[in-house]
Amino acid sequence: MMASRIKGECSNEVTEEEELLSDVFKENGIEGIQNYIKEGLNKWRETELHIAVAGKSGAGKSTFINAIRGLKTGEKGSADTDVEECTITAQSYTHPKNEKIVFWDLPGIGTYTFKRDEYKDNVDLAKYDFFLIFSSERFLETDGWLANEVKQLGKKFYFVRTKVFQDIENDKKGRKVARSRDEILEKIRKKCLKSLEDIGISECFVYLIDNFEPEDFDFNKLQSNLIEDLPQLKREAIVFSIITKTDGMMLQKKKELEKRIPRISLISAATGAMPIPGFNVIVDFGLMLEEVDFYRDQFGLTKDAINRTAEMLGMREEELRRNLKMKELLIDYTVKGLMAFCQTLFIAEALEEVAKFMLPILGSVAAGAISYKSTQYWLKKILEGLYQDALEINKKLSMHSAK
Ligand SMILES: Nc1nc2c(ncn2[C@@H]2O[C@H](COP(=O)(O)OP(=O)(O)OP(=O)(O)O)[C@@H](O)[C@H]2O)c(=O)[nH]1
Ligand SMILES: [Mg+2]
Repeated sequence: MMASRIKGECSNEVTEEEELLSDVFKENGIEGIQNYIKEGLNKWRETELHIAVAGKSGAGKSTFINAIRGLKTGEKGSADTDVEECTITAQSYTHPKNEKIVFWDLPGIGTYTFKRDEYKDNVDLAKYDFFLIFSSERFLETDGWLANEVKQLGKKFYFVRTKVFQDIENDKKGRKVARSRDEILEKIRKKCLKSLEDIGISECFVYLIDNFEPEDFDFNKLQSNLIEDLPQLKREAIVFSIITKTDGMMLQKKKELEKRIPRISLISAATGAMPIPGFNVIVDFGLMLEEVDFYRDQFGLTKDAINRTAEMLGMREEELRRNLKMKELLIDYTVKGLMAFCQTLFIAEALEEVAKFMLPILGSVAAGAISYKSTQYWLKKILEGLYQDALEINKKLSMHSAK
């Protein structure tokens, strides 16, 4: 009933879901639909993701694992770096925000005492979702062998070359006339590709990174591409767990959060379809508030997170918010506050647009459809505002660290 009424209002993905929803509705009514969607929205929390990090000793595997988990060596739960490790079993590191995401430090094949077949048996390559093959210089024959094994299993891998900032600095020190950064990076890339060609791997891309400069070089591209290459649920699992707050990461988060909006709006529409008149009931503001709180957590805009940022900048929380003219300042994060905010948006900002979508359906007393559209519209607006705030904070932080 409700599903067919709002058909065409949402993306293909949700339209497919609508078929299922109408079955759920027939069996379990509106409550069934709400539970079904809510479960779907939280599925990523249950999704496991196993990322294998391979490469020879000293390549920077553990340092990378710390960097992507937002930790520094020595911090609680961080991986040990620079210790001589000769483990023959893979070492696992769970994500601090999501224990279902596991980074696996694989043993170096070069130093492995068994034959390659035995390595395969011991390491069980099939259990990983993704492989990152690391080197801090040229790639070795064993790296190529691993890549081919991974390929045969139908899995993806990236080659990663670490320590490039250090190389640039060293190059400067050792030359009378310094070469440009791009020139040095190009040389490194060519050398890596040549070493891969020598071991029979052609037409691939090498990510050049420095684990101590995660904002620079290909670090962000590596994270973004990895995310894009994962299936939807695993993608959500990593995007919503990741701590690094680069602009690129904020955009990824926004993109994934946007995908949830039609589903949230559907739950709200299911509430609205109940024959109880009134603004409060048409839009489920409690549900919206839950989602907005999730946005704040994702963008580092909870009260605590803003406090921490303010401290880093040597400001008071209020001062930071005003200084940056933060959009989140406009909302009081309670059901009442959110409602009031939405009403101002409705009246002051977008009367025309809201009227455009509301007028044709108002006549048909389609409470569900109104609820669907309003929730979608407001959530999009709030998401965009909070995303802009997150970017402003990033700008402020980078200006601060450049001082
Ligand atoms: N400058 C620079 N140093 C790095 C980078 N990555 C790692 N290091 C340093 O290189 C050394 C080795 O790094 P690890 O992360 O311990 O290397 P690993 O691959 O885990 O080595 P094993 O555990 O022995 O297999 C450490 O001293 C790190 O601080 C990087 O990108 N840039
Ligand atoms: Mg290590």
